[in-house]
Amino acid sequence: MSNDLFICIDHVGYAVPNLDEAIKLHTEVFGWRLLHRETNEEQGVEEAMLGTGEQLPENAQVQLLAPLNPESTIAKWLAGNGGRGGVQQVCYRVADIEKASAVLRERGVRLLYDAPKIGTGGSKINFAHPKSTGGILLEIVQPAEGH
Ligand code: V0V
Repeated sequence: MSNDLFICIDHVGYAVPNLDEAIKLHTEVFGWRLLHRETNEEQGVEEAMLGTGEQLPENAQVQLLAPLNPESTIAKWLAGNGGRGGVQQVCYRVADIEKASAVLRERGVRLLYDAPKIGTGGSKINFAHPKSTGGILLEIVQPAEGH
């Protein structure tokens, strides 16, 4: 195994006001395939993952994130963007989120959670605050076994 901190870009996350409309745009116009859809109550999101028909593990996905309620971070992001959608986050994949988190903390990156939380498909996730990444909300993800 390599010693790199990150494996690849796992996904780019777009905040969207309406999930069904966004799925329609990204599948019918852009030709992506809907790979997965779920609701994450803790994160306050309804989300969809999009990719290709032969989605290889190293191929990045597109993540569509719609707010589940007005308190959702996505609702706040959309409000701050005049109600329009846009890129809310970039997510890097890691092999071991505990190890990667320790390295990032050691290097002065401000992670939002003390311990990873559950993300898409049972993955483990954490976020680095935009103030410590040069302005990007950076997510790190350790996919669940078999994903
Ligand atoms: C806020 N800021 C951003 C930003 N959100 N900058 C870049 N990208 C974003 N998405 C900037 C904002 O313009 C302010 O800059 C500053 O950060 C405000 O920071 P704050 O007051 O500490 O916090 P809030 O209330 O604006 O919230 C920002 C954070 C929040 C990042 C703390 O969005 C958060 O907790 N995000 C992590 C959880 C999340 O995003 N969940 C939804 C996806 P100025 O004006 O001060 O310069 S869930 C998901 O991805 C899943 C389930 C998955 O992938 O599996």
